[in-house]
This record gives sequence, C-alpha cells and structure tokens, in this order.
Amino acid sequence: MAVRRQRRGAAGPPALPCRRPCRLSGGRAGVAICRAAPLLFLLVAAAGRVSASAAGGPEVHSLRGSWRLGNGNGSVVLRGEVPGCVHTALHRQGVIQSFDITSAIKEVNFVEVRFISAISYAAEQSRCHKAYSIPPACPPPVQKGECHANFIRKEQCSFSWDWGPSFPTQGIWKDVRIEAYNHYHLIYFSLTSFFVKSAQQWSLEIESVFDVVSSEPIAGLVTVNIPKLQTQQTFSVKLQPGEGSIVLLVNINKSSTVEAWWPNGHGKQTGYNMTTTFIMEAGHQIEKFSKAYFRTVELVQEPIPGSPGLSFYFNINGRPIFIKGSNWIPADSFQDRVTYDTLWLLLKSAADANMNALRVWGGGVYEQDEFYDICDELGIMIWQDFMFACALYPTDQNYLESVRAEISHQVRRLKSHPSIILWSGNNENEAAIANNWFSIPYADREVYIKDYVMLYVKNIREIVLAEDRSRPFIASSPTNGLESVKEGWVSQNPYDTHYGDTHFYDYSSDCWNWTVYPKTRFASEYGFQSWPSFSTIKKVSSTEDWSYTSNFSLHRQHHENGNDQMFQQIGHHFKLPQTTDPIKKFKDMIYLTQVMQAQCIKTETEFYRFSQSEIIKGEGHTMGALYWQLNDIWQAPSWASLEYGGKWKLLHYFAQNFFAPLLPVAYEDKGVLYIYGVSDFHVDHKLTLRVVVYAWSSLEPVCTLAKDGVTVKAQSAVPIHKESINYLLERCRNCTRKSCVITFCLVGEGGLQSPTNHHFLSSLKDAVGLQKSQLSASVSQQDDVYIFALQTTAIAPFVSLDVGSIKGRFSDNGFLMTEKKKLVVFYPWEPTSVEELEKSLTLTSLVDVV
Ligand code: BMA
Repeated sequence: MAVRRQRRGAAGPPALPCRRPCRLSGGRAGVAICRAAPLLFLLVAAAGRVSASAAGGPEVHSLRGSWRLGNGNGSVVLRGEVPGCVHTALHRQGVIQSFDITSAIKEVNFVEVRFISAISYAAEQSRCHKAYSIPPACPPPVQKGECHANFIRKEQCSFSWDWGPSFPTQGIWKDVRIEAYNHYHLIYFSLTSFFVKSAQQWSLEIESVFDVVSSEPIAGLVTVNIPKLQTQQTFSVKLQPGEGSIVLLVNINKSSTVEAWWPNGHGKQTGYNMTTTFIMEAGHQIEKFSKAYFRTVELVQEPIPGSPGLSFYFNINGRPIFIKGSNWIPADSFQDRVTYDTLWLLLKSAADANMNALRVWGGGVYEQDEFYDICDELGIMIWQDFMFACALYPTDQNYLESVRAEISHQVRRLKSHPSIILWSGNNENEAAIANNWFSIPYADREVYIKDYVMLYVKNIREIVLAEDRSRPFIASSPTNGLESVKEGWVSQNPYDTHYGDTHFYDYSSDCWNWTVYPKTRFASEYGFQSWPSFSTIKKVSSTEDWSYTSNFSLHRQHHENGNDQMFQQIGHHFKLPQTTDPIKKFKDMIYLTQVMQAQCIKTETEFYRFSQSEIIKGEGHTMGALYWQLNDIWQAPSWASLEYGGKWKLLHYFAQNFFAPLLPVAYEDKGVLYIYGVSDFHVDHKLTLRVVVYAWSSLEPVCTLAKDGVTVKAQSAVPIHKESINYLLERCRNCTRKSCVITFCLVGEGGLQSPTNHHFLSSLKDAVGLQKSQLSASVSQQDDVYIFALQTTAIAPFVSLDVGSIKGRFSDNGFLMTEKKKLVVFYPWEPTSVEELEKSLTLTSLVDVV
C-alpha cells in the first residue's frame, strides 16, 4: 500500500506539525478520527443500507459490509470490509498486483473516515511531549518493530513484540453503526450478582445506561423476570434528560435453589434466562434477553501463619480455587480475521487441557464479546488486564480523557461476564519502574511514579471501582498487591514471593531443577520458547528457509538469543541432532524444542502445584499457575502451547496432564524421592499409589510398588510417598540412575485415575539401554473419531504423533511409551479419512533424533 513513510533511523519518522492531538471520537467505538494529513480514507455508501426499525423503535443504519478503501492521493482505491482493516483488504485483493474496482458501489450518501498513519501519529505525540521523555522510544531491534506504541491507544503489540510481527494496521476493525432515536436509547445493559450473607440470599444488580434526548424526564416501568428462579420484580423508573443510568436491585426468590456458576473442573456453568422489559411513557418498548449468572469472587490477601507477607488467592463462591491456565494474546495480527470459530477452538483447547483460567494480557486487545461468552460457557476464569504493557505512559489531559472513555466503556461492556474475576491495571509497568528497566535517573523517578499513580490509580482504578464493585482490582501484574499499595503503588520489589503474583523467566538454569523456581504466592507468567511444528512453518516458507540460521528463521525469531537459549536448554538433557541432512536436522530441532519446552513447563508447573499447601522457609501457599503463553499470533518460535491455526504443541498435551484435577507429582531433594498427591477435587479420596520402575532396555517393569489407602485431601497437595533414591535403586535390582526411569499414578474407585507421570533419574542424553524402537500405528474410524493403535518394540520416550496440517487433536501425545501397545484417539476438527491420516502420519520418539 502506498502509505509512504520513512524507515526509522537517524532521520526518524516524518515530522508532522505539532498540533492538538487526535481526538478519540465516538468513545465507545474507540475509533480514532484524525482529519489532518489524510493518508488513507474509507468511503461507505450508506444509502440502501438502512435497516427498517421496529415500529416506533430506533432507526438503525448498519455500516457493516463493503466499503471503498483508498489512499490520500487517490492512486489506490479498492473494496474493503467493515469490520475489517487495510491489511486484510489488500490481502483479499491479492495485494497491490492487479485489482478490479469496476464493481465499486456508486451511491449518493457517503461517510468518510480519514486516517493518519498510526506510526506517524504515535511519533508526533511523542515529539510533542516535550517536558520529559516517556520510554521506551522503540522496541529492541530484534523485534523489527515500530516506535512509540505507548503514545497511541491501539493494540500495543501491533508495533511488534517478542513473539509477534509489526503490523500497526488501521481501519474500522469492529462493527460500526448509526443509531437514530427520538426519545431515548439504551447504551449499556449489565448484570452483576452478589450474595448477601446476612439475608443468605442472592441478589442481582442491573444497570442500564440511557441517553435521553427529550427535554423532559421519561417515566416508565421495568419488569425483570427470571422464570426458573420464580423471580419477578417490577420497578417504576424515571429517566432524566442526558446520559445517565438506573440501577435496579433484584432479590432472588429465597425458596428457589440457585445454582452458582463454577470454573471448569469445579462444577457447572449454570446461567438463567432472564427477560427485562422497559415500558416507558414515550418512545418504544425495550425487551432485553440475557443470562443471569451467580458467582462471587474475592481476592484473599491476609496473613499466613508461619510466613511473612500476605496470601494471594481467589475464593470463588467462597471456595479457594487453584488457578490453572495460561496467558492469552491476540489470536491474529488482523483482528477482523478472528472469527467465533477461531476463538472457540482456542478456548475449547484451553478447557480440554484442564485449564480453568486465562489472563488476557495487557499488550493486546480487549477481546470481542464472543470471547467472554465462550469463557462463561466453558468455565474459564479471566484475569483481565487493561491494555498497557511493558512501558511508561503519558498522562496529559487528552490522553487521560481517551483512557477514561476506554476504561468505562470496557468495564460497562464486560462486567456481566461471570468469567471475569479480576481487573488488572497493566502488564509489568510497576516492575518497569521498580527495577528501572528504562534507566531513568534516580532524581527523575518521582515524575514517573506520579504519572503511574495518576493513570492506574487516580483514573483507571477510580473508574473501575465506581463502575463495578463485584470483582477485585489490582494495579499491575506482577504486583505485591496490598503491600504495593502500602508502598505508594510502586513496590521496591514487585516480584517478592511473599506477596501478590510473580512473573519468572530463566532460560539459562537447568529447567529440570525445581530449586531455581520462586516459591511464589501466584505464578502469573513463566515460560520457555519452542518452534511450531513443521507443517505450520511450511505454510509460510520454502525449502531454503528450513534451517535455524536462514533469513526466514531470523526474521521470525523476535526474542534476543531465542534460538541459542533453546539449544542451551536442550543441551542440558538431550543430544543435539548430528545428522547431515539439513531438513531432517531442522525437523529434529523442532521436535526437540517442543520436547524441551513441554518438559520444562511441566517441571515448573508441577512445582507450583505441589507448593500450594505448604510453607517452606516462609514461602509457599502458591495458588496459581498461568504459564506464558497460550496462543500464537503468527507462525514463529514463541512461548505458546497452541500454534497459529490451533494445532497443539507437545506442551499443550503435557498441560492436559500437569493440570489434571488429580495428579501425583515427584521431585527429588537431597537424594530423596518425594511423591505428592495433588487434588482439585472438593472431597478427600482414598487411593492407591502405583509406582512402576522400568529399565530403559525393557518393556517389562523392573519392580512395582502399590501403596493402598493413600489419602489425597481435597483441594491440596500432600506428600504421599518418600523414599531414598539409593534404596529405590537397590530394591529394583540392577537399576542405576542412568538405566532406569520411574513412572507412577493414582488409582481410585469407580474408574478414578490420574494420568501416569514420570520421573527421570538422569539426563536422557546419559540414559543407558535405550533401544531404537520400531514405532507403528494402524488407523481406524469409530463414529466421529479415529483410533490410532500404536505399537512399539522398545521403551520410547516422548512419542510424538503428527498428522501434518490435518486439523484436530490427539487424546494424548509426547508420552513415555512403556507398553507394547497403546490406543490414542484423534478428534478431527474438520472432515478427514483413514487414508488421509495414514498418509500424513509421522511417528517420532527421542531415539529417532540422530
Ligand atoms: C512477559 C510478557 C510479555 C512477553 C513475555 C515473554 O513478561 O508480559 O511481555 O512476551 O514476557 O518475554
């Protein structure tokens, strides 16, 4: 597209005259409308798109659909879609080569929206902020990005991130419409539930925000009806001229049993159909159909016996819940490509991996309504950041005005969702000041702290507390919570393990060594990179790209030393591939990065889970594990467990196990093996612990132990087995650390069974006795799924089944195969066949890496 601009460099972005900053107009829609320096325009033919209104109701003129898109001098004009953006329009049209505009609509009425380049706008705002700089100016060069993202209220990662490309695109990327009315208009409608302890009763707070255009107040009746809860209440109301809200409190009939909304794995996600009817003396009648959910959330920060500091955990419906999940980033560089199906696939994959929560990270976007609807449906709790990340931000009046409109809109839009359990001010900006990421001279520090408090506390927090008192707010992540507040909102060390949440990244230490991990109250970010599978990369590359040093690979790696860090981590425990076949080498490295990532995050997550019920040297009581990151924005190396397109990396299969509701976890401390029973169940269970030791050289167990009557307590992690490694090796004749491996599981009554877990006694590069296994599989169809009957001739570590670009997921993958035969189910996401699956199948285990 001929949007001309200079590349960043000594000359910097094109200088635009300093002027009043662009106004974010239309607050709720959040569309930036700038009239100076028109570089791009959109034209819509409004006529013929007027949809007839219901009798007496408002006229709605939808502006969805086809628009004409062009640049400033008129040399480029093409068809665009709303919702849509410049890049997708260009892409759809085959990018600049050859497009046909003969079908462009010729109409009478036009709406014209002019855009200035987001990059130039951000640069101009930064240049005009003369009193002091607001860092960072630009992202690190490895990100190949654009500068001054913090000066524009726009998806921050669209200027590039350490896992994503730079596409600071523009366009009307959400629905847009004209709403015409003569009397009043309902702008927002939201419900939040409360449990009134004194009355032992649920109540619903219903807030309706109206714009009343008549000069006189409008009186009327509002009736709320929830048939299933035998609750009906009528209120007489008076709408005052102007914008204002009415708040109605509905007490739920006490003789009806209310089923609460529960997170995934803890109960059902019951919602009740509710109708709200507004019958007003002027204007039309409004009928709103919604789902009423009942759940409470409390962020508990209180002293813990035997530990300095405060707890940091969530009580949902009065029950402490261990938060298991990951961090969500935008699902695509171009939001208009994100469909309901995209969201469903990713979120269902999270739920299928036993996750109960995701953090919508603050460098992306406030997700579309459908995202939160699906989370409500699947029981995925949302930690919702406001969209500020890894930067300092301005606080001039215009900027604050825009932020205030943004925050109140988002809170009003989203607060009815039971899935959202927390509002959080920003990503890592408290830490950025506390740890002086941007090398601010000590003398200037106060200026930035003042800005920080102005933005997140005096504005964002104030608005959130006024708009929504049904869920907690924290100013940042990571934070020390109440301790940060005490220290003036910027704590000395926001990563303190005795308070709040932590983010933890360490790429050089051996990730199998649990002692390197912080025994934190809540791990809200931690992770390791890996490469996506070959079939995913293949779609966007060609043969000459298939090596780690190709231009392609370097272009897509946005994290400094990312590949080296992966290789170093792999080298701790695995042999690096030696093959001279370049493509096999590339594929082997992909496989190894995924194995490494899965094993690292397994170790770290299990550490957090087994730390939930204990305090060791004042640390522990860990009540959350959200690894970085769930999904990918493009096909590139990243921390994600789901590839762009939704394919599960080995990590995601591991997550299904390490987040299982019942899990035995092993670790070693000073030569002693400890096995903990970790449970999310609401009741205690009497179980049998089965420990089976194998020699790498044989599919026959060397020795087994069955320990009956093991009590795994409800919602806790308790030690259930302790044995010195020397003793274990002795009792399993002829075992050495290098020749044997330990597997273990928990079994109960009525089919209750944990996943089978493993504990390595040495690095796999030192393993003795591993044989080259012959892996084979036969595929058959059973109704909607496919069964892969696997066979092996020897123990096979990290068996990976890969069916290329056929969309779907396996029931298990990346496992340690200790049985001769194993059945694995494939759940297709699109129609396929036995033949196609057989043709595409690749079976790999660690011994295939040569
Ligand atoms: C965290 C995140 C992101 C980043 C990730 C991996 O700190 O908040 O900013 O992508 O680390 O480096």
